[in-house]
Amino acid sequence: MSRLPLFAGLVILALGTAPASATVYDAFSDFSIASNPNGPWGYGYGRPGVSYTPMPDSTPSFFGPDEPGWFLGNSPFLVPLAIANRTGAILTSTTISVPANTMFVHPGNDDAQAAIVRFVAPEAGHYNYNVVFTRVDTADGFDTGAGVTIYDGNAVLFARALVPLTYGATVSASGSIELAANEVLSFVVDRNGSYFFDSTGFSAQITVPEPTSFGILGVGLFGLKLFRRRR
Ligand SMILES: [Ca+2]
Repeated sequence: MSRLPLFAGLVILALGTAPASATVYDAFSDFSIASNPNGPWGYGYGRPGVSYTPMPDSTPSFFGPDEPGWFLGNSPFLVPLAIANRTGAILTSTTISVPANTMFVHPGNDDAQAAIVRFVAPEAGHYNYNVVFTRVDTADGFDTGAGVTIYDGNAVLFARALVPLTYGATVSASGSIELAANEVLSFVVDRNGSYFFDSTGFSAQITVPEPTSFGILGVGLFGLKLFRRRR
């Protein structure tokens, strides 16, 4: 029995899973107040897994210039909100301290007002996601912290409390997922009890491998199948 056909098949498989280029959706780089939704991204609030409402109000300068954001204007402190720090420096306001080139969100004062950033798959395919939630409030140890959840449609994909309650604490999630066209990934920050000191940095890169890689992968699988038949 020759091992060469299997070896050749595995080489093709390896090539197939290492695409030469890919489409990358980046929550911070793509952030815009031009529209909501904004391409595949949406900025809203709701009861996680149950309801979703786009944030209705926007500004190019939330606390100051180069701080574009979406928010709920008819609520105290204008939360829930989603803001991109484009100042090139640390954004500070009371106990909030957001690193340069970082997006952050804050839930509202209601379990039905969790901050929700959505990604709606532009097309069916295999997506890789790499997400980091970061505590960007310096009131260490105060209050209840925030909860972070990722939903695929209405199903929980990932859920954690953002602890410890120290500035810069992170919760990360990464993985691969098959999405149908218009299938929704929701990245949720909830108040986890009290909504005080819940400012949370949100970083997300969602990568779609080039379709050609699936063609090569298909050839690899076909090769393996042929080999198995010939055994
Ligand atoms: Ca909280």
